[in-house]
Amino acid sequence: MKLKTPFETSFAKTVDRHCVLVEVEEEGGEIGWGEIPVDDNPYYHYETVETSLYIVKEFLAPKLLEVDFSKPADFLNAVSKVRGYMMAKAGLEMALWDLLAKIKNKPLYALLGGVKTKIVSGVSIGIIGNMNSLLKSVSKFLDEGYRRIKIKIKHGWDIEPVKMIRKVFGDIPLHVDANAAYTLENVDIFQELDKYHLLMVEQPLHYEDLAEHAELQLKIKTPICLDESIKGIYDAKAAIKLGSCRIINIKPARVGGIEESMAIHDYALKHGIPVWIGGMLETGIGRGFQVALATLPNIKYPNDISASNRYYEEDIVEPPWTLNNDGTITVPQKPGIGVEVLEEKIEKYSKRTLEIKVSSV
Ligand code: OSB
Ligand code: MG
Repeated sequence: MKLKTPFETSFAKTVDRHCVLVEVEEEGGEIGWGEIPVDDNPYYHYETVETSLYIVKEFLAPKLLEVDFSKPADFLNAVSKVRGYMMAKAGLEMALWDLLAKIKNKPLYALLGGVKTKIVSGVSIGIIGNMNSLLKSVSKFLDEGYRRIKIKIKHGWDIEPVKMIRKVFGDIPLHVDANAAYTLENVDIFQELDKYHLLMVEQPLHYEDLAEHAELQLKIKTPICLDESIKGIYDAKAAIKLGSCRIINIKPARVGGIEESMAIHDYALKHGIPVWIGGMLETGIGRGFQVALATLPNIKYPNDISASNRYYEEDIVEPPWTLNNDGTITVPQKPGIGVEVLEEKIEKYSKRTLEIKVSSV
């Protein structure tokens, strides 16, 4: 799906989004949808369209029969022999959750114990190398109601844009995301950023380096929020114990789905670490799972869950996700993810389809 505007980060520039959608069908019964928000390249995350199709077909789908459909939470356990590939796993697991919620005729968020009927939206702005265009973009999103602005930073595009945004827009909720572009040698840049009272600095250092994040956190006042480094509950535990972060961005796809997201949410709550739900430019399908998780009690910051029209000319769900004037998204009360998946739109954008039949015979 073509993005309305290219999305540039410190690691890549995305023009079109390629991803894998998962449809699970109970024989003759309900359908559940999931999304594997991979890309063609392994630049944000090592999984790609090709690797996820392969892993799903060869190792994950064949395990579906061993899973009790009334307990999608068991899916990760059933595929625990497969190391990694959390996004591929998440796509199947989420489809099972959507299916279960539909069978039970309940909205997904209610099944998860969510407590909110509206969730708060922020917007993530890619690297726009031109200051005027950046300021225009910030102004437009604030006018639309978004409750927090996050900008992507990289070397040569970090302090200046923050300084300008503060100058023009004052004390708005603002944070930066470095996508692992810096090292501990750049501590002065983060100390300088301390002066601008950002809500957080997201993933400043290498995605494997919890130790150096802990060291950086001791040297700066702004809370560090980890994204890429948190690949599951074990990383969350280590990061919290080491003091590598004070906030966690939970991306349901990155950590292996709903169950793992909730485990991280609960562990963080117990340890006084606030969390929020991140995204990867998901289609309206993946967005449904982000919205459901964003209703949990320990979500303490605006989420990277924007309206469909922030990303795409047209979404593949009906109704598309829309932003209320107060910068929230209303949690749908219909069964499952709560939006209808438009099969004709999916056909329009699909490059190929892979059908896997799992049977006990
Ligand atoms: O680092 O949070 C990130 C998009 C793709 C990959 C990584 C990230 C992002 C975003 C966009 O920041 C979040 C969204 O609105 O979906
Ligand atoms: Mg991020």
